[in-house]
Amino acid sequence: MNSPPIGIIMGSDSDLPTMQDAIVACEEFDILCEIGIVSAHRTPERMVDYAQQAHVRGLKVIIAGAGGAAHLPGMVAALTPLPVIGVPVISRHLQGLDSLYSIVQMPAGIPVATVAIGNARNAGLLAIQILATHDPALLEKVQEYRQSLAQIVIEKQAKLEE
Ligand code: RP5
Repeated sequence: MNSPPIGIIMGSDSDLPTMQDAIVACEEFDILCEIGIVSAHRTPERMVDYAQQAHVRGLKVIIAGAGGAAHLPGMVAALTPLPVIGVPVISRHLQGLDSLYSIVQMPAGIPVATVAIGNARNAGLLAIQILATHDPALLEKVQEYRQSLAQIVIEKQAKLEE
């Protein structure tokens, strides 16, 4: 039981520039995360092992990013009782629509919470919000973050009115 609460996995190191935004979100909220390359197609046994051991090791939420025939989030969700957040990575040929459709259309019973194409930041924030349901201090930080977003809008409006 010595894992950080959030596991961030991706199908290839080529997904890392996208998934970096989830890592940054965790850093901003001082939440530890582990990062791994786990390919559903190239390392299927590793994927099975990772998913089956995740809750045993103490992980609470898994963020899984993949592009193209993006089976990683769905297969991991099928193998773990933990919540899985899927990140469709922008692909070379279909601009990530293939990734999105591969991740979002899960059958009833095996959910993957899918964020917008390329939006790993939202995946990180959603994972943090899941943790915050059992952590009042973290919940407070989430609310402060929301207030900072509102403040940005208010400042932009004020500039428009100058
Ligand atoms: C997927 O294939 C990965 O998630 C990645 O988005 C895509 C391409 O992988 P590479 O050929 O760049 O390693 O499995």
